[in-house]
Amino acid sequence: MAITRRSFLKGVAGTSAASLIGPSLLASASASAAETEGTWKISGSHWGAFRARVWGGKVQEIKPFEVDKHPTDMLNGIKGIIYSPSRVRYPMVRLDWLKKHKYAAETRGNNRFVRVTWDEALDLFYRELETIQKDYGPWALHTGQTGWRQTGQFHSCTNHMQRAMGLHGYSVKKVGDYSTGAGQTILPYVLGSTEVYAQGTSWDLILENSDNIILWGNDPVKNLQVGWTCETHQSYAYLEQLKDKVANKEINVVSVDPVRNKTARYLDNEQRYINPQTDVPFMLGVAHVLYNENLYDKKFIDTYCLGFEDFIGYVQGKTKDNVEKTPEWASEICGVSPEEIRKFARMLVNGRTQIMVGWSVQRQEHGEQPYWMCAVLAAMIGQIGLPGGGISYGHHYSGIGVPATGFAAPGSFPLNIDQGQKPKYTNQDFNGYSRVIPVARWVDSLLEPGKKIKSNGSTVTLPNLKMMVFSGNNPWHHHQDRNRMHKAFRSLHTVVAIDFAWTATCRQSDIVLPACTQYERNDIDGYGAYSGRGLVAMNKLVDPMFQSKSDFEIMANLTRRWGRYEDYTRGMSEMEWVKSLYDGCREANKGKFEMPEFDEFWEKGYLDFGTGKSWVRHADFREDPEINALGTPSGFIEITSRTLGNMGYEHCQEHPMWFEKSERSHGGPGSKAHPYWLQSCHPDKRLHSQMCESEEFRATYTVQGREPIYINPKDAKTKGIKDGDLVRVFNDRGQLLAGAVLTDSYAPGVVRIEEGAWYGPIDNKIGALDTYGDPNTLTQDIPTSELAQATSANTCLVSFEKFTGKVPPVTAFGGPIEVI
Ligand SMILES: Nc1nc2c(c(=O)[nH]1)N[C@H]1C(S)=C(S)[C@@H](COP(=O)(O)OP(=O)(O)OC[C@H]3O[C@@H](n4cnc5c(=O)[nH]c(N)nc54)[C@H](O)[C@@H]3O)O[C@H]1N2
Ligand SMILES: Nc1nc2c(c(=O)[nH]1)N[C@H]1C(S)=C(S)[C@@H](COP(=O)(O)OP(=O)(O)OC[C@H]3O[C@@H](n4cnc5c(=O)[nH]c(N)nc54)[C@H](O)[C@@H]3O)O[C@H]1N2
Ligand SMILES: [Mo]
Repeated sequence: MAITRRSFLKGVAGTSAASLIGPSLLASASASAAETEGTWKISGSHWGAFRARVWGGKVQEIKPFEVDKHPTDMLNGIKGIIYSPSRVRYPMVRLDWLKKHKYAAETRGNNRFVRVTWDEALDLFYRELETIQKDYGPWALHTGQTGWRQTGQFHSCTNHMQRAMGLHGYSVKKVGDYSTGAGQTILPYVLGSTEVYAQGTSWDLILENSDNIILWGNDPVKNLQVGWTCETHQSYAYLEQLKDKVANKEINVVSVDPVRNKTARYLDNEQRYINPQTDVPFMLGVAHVLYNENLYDKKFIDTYCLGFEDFIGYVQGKTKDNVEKTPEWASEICGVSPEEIRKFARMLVNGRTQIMVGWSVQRQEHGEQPYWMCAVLAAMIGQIGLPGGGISYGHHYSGIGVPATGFAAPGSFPLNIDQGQKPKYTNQDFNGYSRVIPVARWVDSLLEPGKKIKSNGSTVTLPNLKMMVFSGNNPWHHHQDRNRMHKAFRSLHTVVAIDFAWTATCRQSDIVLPACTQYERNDIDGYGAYSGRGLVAMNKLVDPMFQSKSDFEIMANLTRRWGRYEDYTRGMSEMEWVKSLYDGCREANKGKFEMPEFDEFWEKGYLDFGTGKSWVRHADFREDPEINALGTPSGFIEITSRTLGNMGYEHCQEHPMWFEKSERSHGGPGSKAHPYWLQSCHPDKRLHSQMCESEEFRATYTVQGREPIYINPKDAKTKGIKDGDLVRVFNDRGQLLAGAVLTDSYAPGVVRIEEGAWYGPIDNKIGALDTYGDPNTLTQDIPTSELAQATSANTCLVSFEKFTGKVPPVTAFGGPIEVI
């Protein structure tokens, strides 16, 4: 190892964003001489590349990869994942399910399990697949749920599960995702592409050209710590420069957010507090000012957009509700004074303005509308396609905006069966049910099979599911309204979970298979999901713990049961696959970037493609809207969409509109019963539910062993709550315990519990008190609208009080109750 731990730490301490995303723990782990033996191995992860010191068959120490100048604190959670008391140790089968085999639905979730051998477990899994295909049909099996499986192109576990299932028979799949369900559905009608996962204008051009940057419900400093593939954290170098420019008044950054979030605190930028879920009224008020003060770009609207007049009719109060969307009207709802709304509008057109929208604002009821409306504002400003101007929906995600090298990354293990292969059961009769359903509507399927719902211009018939298989996702964290899904889950005959952590999903399953972690297998990954910075060798650090196996091995062994092992593996081993993915990438880059032979790469552990080229989103469209037409029906930006209008939906009409929410704080519906808005944003020190099982790391943020709830001190005072107190948070859907953290960063009436907190009910009853603090105990399971049918997690009101009862132990962690 060229770089010593000490010199690395010195390097880290010198960089401000690094200290912000926090090496606090890195510095505290003392490295005595005796603790320096072993071998250093490189690997990658969602939270970045790192080197691990392995000694005595154990990971002793983790340090960031030298190329990563802004490593995240989360690297300190890795060891705790591998050595978590919540590891799935053995193949386990739920006792009552096994004994009674009438599915024993009523005791599902009681966490009583029997240890079985791998062969027994896989035989049972196979038996259940056979039952489904023989007694029911492909409509009764759902294998489509996806999630944030660990990184690594070969071991991508969802692909393994789906390929294996695909060799057996057909099953129900999903469309969309929890992240951007509303955004990715509405934006193709407006801007011609989903936008959310598109490369954005490069940060260097933004730093050079922008006068204003609007962070609209957007917290990049928090959210860029993780990436979909191995994260490089290059974005933080730009954020450091932005901080300087804010301090020097060269760029005016405004956060529009009910919370002074981590980014705003880091950049020390202007804060525009806004009432939760009221971005659309605020934006309509701004549009009213831009129009009536004649500040908008008429030429841009005429040249590049369609349907402005219809929309302005709505703003002027001439159509629909016949209410003029004046700043005064907006102010009543969004809580921003009319004068501030006017100032904000004038600022937008004073110089070059880049709007960067986060994803949380579309994870709420009618989440399509703020996304559409923000595009309309950007069109009125008229800078779409200019460097440092326009709109982006992803600068907080996976390094979007870091210039891309354009070199190919390795492909992944195939999710689909190979061409020419057929499943054992070829029956594709879905019995009138839909074979693909919107991702967040599967609980609806369990509760109301056969129900017809509207969905993005078509009709979906919810299937009558009997069996679900989960791999690389944790529905008992990611789905909304725990108690509703608890009831729904009981209608399933068989649930299979494949995981390395004993999550609430495992607890609610019938067959649980122990996968190994990424630290226990070899793999390859792209470095930088969008920047294409290079490749990382993901070295196996230690042997699989207990009886865990890689997803590849698990699924390959399963397919043996119907004679498809060779078809599944193509006769290749783990390292042969890793090499073949590398070779495929090498081939793809031939003539552009000469990659070394696999062995040389593997030995070095890292390949650097260098830095990328700067780029402006939508520049080609701006240059020539005829030749480079957008993917919308007209080819233009559709401020009014005839296609959407023709769908005839109530909550997504022909242009963006304000729809009142079913629950809204600050005087809105439901706020008398439960006055506080609960936002369940993405965790600062986890990736969803991942790493929650990492005990020491979790202890760095918990309060009395519970998940924090962030509360404004004034709100806390009215309830006699002090910092560090236990709080019972509740509404008509559920209740949980959390630990109070009082902070002025949250506006009065706003509380946050981060998503991904493990669910640990006090007992297995519907409505039970959750002892750790999973916010989805409280959220609503309602669609955004008939269009996207996406999750609305952030439309949620709660009450809270100081908890004074006997304090129950946390039940979320530690694995199953093993019954011999
Ligand atoms: N209230 C609320 N809820 C939300 C959100 C919100 O903002 N608020 N956000 C939503 C969003 S955007 C998302 S993306 C989802 C995330 O939802 P998920 O993707 O389901 O969340 P994760 O916690 O990442 O779950 C991944 C699971 O896969 C397991 N796993 C990881 N790697 C492997 C592997 O290699 N093999 C196997 N077999 N298992 C593996 C992990 O241990 C973990 O249990 O949550 C959604 N839920
Ligand atoms: N550390 C970390 N980073 C992550 C993840 C993680 O789990 N951990 N998950 C990744 C994934 S899968 C996703 S989908 C993204 C999520 O990315 P986002 O959905 O953008 O992230 P959030 O943290 O939920 O919310 C961002 C900001 O929106 C604000 N906000 C919420 N509601 C409103 C509103 O009604 N109006 C306004 N104006 N602002 C609002 C919040 O206060 C917060 O500051 O993050 C990715 N990055
Ligand atoms: Mo997400």
